[in-house]
Amino acid sequence: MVATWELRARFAVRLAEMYGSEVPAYHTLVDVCTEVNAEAAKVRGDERLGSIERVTAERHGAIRVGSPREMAEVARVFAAFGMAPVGFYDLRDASASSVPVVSTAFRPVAAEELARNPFRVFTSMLVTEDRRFFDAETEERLKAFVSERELFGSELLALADRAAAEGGLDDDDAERLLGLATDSFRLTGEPIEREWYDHLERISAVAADIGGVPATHINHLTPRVLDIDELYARMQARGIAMISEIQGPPAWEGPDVLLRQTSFRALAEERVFRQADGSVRTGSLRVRFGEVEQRGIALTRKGRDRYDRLVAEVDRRLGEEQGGSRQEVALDVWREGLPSTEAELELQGLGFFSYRAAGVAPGAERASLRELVDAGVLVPEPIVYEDFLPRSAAGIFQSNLSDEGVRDDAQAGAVYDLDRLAELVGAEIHDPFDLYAAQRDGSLREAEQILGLRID
Ligand code: OOG
Ligand code: NI
Repeated sequence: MVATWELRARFAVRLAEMYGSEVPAYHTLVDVCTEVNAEAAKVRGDERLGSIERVTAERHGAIRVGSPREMAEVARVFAAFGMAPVGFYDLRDASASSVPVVSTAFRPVAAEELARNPFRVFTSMLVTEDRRFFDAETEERLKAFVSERELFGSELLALADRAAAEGGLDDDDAERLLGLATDSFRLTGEPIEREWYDHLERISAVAADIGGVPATHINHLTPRVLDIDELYARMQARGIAMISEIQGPPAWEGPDVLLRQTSFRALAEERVFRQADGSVRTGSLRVRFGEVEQRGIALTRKGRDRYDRLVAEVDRRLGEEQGGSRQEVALDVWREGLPSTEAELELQGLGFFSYRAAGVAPGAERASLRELVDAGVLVPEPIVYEDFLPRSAAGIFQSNLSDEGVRDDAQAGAVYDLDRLAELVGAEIHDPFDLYAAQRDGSLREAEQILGLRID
């Protein structure tokens, strides 16, 4: 029997082999990441944000689909690998340009599963009924086009359902599942209808990539790095132009929180197009790109509110044009607005931590968390952020578009939230804050057992 977590680990490797053989720059990126991680691990000697094995193996991918039905099928495929939908991201709001999607991330939810292999896939769904982007006729054509294609065959879906129900598959079926699943995320060689693709591309390159081609594909596979500033410099030195600044928090001397990401532009790849007269011609598209990320401490709701306010403050100051780059301005704002030590982040309830019983129990029947931490009986350990940031995601989408597309904000949008998406997809979508809180609470219950007291 190949258990769920092992299916997931093998799936991540299979996708990386497929992606790396087709997008050679991926190997350069992974090599530089491995180099930087080995050096950073030596200097820091600190594996609290993940063991060096986990970090080195860690990847996220991204795919885009065209309808709730396709999203529901994706959910079945990923369930086979122990990946459940977590979080809701509305990229229509996070971006002034034309990114007409809402998203969730499929990932393991239990701490042990994350430690075994944290592979996750950021998954976006086109919102065809949003009139700011699509008129009624385009919406109808999009719906018809998407409903006629088949992203996942019935054999794959049946195997996936069985793997999810039984917690794994025997060797032969596992092999079959991995082959079919990997193939369904490969770039398609089927012809693309030129006129239809161009029509969508004028509205939104993202819409064309989703609704203008007969299949979906992994558009990037992102390794995790322990020092993204160092990686950025080394990639530049190798002559690989990074397209955007680093998204997310600035580099600073305080604790790393949430997620810092950067990407480089997609390569032009040869594709087959069918012209209006029926003839077939090769052309090129830039749809697969490179991305890398550094993960920090998960923030509580209070911490996240603070973070969002700091980001808005950076925007405000940049808007006043008093000079200074985003990095410089953000550094000032961060120093004013966030504690500079991990201990303070914990004390102020801004970050999520789990607690390890280390010292001798005080002999009382109950004690407060704070007393126990102060006495060194409980040691706080940061919980790593496993999710994404809507604004960074919009930035990643945008940085790979050659054209902003069009959107008409005078038209009606379409209202989406976590519950509506969950209903359409037919699966529970987890709230990331609840998952981090459960991890913290679980560690406290375990500490209570070890220390033989009640923690208030
Ligand atoms: C997804 C972009 C978002 C991230 O890491 O924030 C993303 C996409 O381009 O489909 O992957
Ligand atoms: Ni990404």
